[in-house]
Amino acid sequence: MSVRLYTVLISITLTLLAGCKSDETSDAPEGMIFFRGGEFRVGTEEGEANEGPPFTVQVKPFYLSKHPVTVAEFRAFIEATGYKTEAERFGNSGVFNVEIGEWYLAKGATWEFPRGPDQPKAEDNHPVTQVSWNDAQAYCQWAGKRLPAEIEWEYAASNSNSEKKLYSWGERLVEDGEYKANVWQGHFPDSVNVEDGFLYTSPVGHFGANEAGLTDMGGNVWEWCEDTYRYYEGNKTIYDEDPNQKVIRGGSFLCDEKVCHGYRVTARSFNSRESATMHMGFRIAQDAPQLRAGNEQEQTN
Ligand SMILES: [Ca+2]
Ligand SMILES: [Ca+2]
Repeated sequence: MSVRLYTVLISITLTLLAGCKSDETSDAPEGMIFFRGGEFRVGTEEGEANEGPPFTVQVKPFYLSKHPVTVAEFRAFIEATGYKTEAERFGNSGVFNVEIGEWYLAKGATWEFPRGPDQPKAEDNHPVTQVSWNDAQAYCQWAGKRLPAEIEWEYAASNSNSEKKLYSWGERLVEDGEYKANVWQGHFPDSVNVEDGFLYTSPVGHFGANEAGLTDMGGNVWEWCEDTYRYYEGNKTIYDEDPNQKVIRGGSFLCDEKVCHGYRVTARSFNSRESATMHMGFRIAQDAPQLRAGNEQEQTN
């Protein structure tokens, strides 16, 4: 029997064993979670000025990576392509000095050495940082993916539910004495006490998954989205839209509830497309096929 035939037979057998559920969800790309899409209410009236007014959209089916792209995953891209990140080409990148409480451009800070070459190397299972929006686009192109749209990000963070909880995992940062995300404890930027165990990034998945199965949606690193930053329709804020300013979502290890609280599901921020910092990364998305009629009930994730 040829190897190819053998593989096909195995695949048919597995399909039968799976109760003939050979629908789209079983085809989710590795490391990605299927979101069926549908009607969703974006934003809130109870957040910062840029989080409202809320509006309703039809989200199309998509896949989203379970966790932000890791240092190891990004290294595979660099090794395959020889790509140089913008931080590498500029020769410096954004680092926050927690001792003096200030941002500065650190010479030689890169995705491999996010706080500079004299500081520890980035660990493989941590989210990659020091990547610009442009770098994230290059990675996506190589991987055959794309960045999530901002509304997809919020839909996924909200577990596909318009009745949103404050955070992706629930209503409280600490549940049963355990932190649910890597954020800042103390008073940013003057004091920090690292109660959650991490002063900088944490391994992806360390704080568990939301109901949809995604990790790190709140805290750890801000995540680039596809969109240009703008105010929602009907928002009265005067803002001169700049196509170079791209949305980031989800907050980071530098977010203090009392100062930015960026790890709420509706929180929004932005940065310029060529900027890289030690607290911004990205996760990847992909279009998913439309569900076949009558197949709704079989979709579990
Ligand atoms: Ca922390
Ligand atoms: Ca995050």
